[in-house]
Amino acid sequence: MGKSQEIFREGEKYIPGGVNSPVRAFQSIGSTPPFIKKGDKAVLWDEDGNSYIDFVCSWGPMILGHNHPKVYESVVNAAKNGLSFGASTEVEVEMAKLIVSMVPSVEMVRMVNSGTEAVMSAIRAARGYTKRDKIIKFDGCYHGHSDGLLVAAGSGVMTAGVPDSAGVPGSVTRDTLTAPYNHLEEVKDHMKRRGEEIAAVVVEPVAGNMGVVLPKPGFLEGLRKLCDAYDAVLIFDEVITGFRLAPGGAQEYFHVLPDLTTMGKIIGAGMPVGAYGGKREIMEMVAPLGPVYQAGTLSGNPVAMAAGFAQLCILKEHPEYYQKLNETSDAFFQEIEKITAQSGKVCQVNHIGSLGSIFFTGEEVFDYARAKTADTQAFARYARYMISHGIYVAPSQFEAMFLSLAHTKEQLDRTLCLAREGFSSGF
Ligand code: KE4
Repeated sequence: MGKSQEIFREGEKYIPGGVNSPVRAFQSIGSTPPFIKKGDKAVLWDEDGNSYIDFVCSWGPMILGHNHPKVYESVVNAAKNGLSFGASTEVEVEMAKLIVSMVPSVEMVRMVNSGTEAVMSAIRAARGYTKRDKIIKFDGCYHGHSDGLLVAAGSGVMTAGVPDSAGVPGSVTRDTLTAPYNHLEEVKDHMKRRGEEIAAVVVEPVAGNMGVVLPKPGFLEGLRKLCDAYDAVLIFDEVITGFRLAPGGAQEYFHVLPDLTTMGKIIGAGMPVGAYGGKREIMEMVAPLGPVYQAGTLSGNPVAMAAGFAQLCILKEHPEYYQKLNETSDAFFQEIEKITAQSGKVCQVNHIGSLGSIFFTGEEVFDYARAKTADTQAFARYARYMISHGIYVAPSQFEAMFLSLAHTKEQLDRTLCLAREGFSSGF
């Protein structure tokens, strides 16, 4: 038994499932996880000394790669002054100004500690602002694990959300309505019937949690129009897309402005950071300025701010990085498409910028119902093959691949070569 497996077995005695987040257990690909010892640039090393080209990138934060010298130096310098004070620091103001300068619709922003907290808080602000209770979310979109958002796909329009997790009371999810992603008509029906009750529509502008699913032309624009027509708050959950598709995220990429934006991942450069922000009139509802309460011991933590601030400064100062990353990623995923097609395997490759997914289905994947047609066993064989050959892909059909500016041509070529071998060998 290797060291990772030993540590995993030991961990299972003290941590539920041996992991601090379910996807890390590798259950959906029928394997056990490598325990990572180190990351540098686009490479990870596990406790057994195996190296991997990393396409998880900590689920998105590491757009500059692991251990970026400027990020590292910022963290060390901040840490020398103390880790946390429970009092405000200048870097929090600098961070807020930087985010406002980068994200088109954000006029005011509040830092929190995770994407979950960001979305939970944004929804509370929207409810406080509109004095309405209902929200609309989309099947297959994940917005963190707050009770009201752990909602199974409704069976169609007007289905009050059904809890997707034990321990979530139906009373909490009854205000969560669901609709299929990319299906504007179902949202229109919700609005026609209950528009005056709907506080917000929350959406991943590019879905990354059912695998990568792109918005159909007009979908985001249609949500904008419907929210305007019914005075509902449009919330873009940009925890994945923020600062990734463009400096200003998906809202810059698609030219559709939400009222609130939730952020995470890249904003912390690997440290625990989330944020929500948007229209001043909504954000001014938030305590201590307004009646919507939200707080956090470590919100705006100076060491975490130092990491995120360093990364965002680099991204803002080098807008050309996005063209490079998006062009490199586009070419990579187009090669993956060719490889799957030449292998005769029935696959769909959805990708946009440095995000992509291989679905093992013949169906075009534009919503959760289609995503669920994927052969998860085939995906598991693919993932086990790639990981065993040193390519660290997401251990779930319903996650994204992430590329970074640290991935070299040689590493991408090696990945494509192994994918070609794997797909043709019929893993
Ligand atoms: P966190 O609470 O995990 O920081 O963020 C929740 C969240 C919110 N919104 C979107 C669009 C997200 O993708 C996430 C979290 N993403 C997953 C990966 N799909 C985190 C990985 C995990 O759960 O371990």
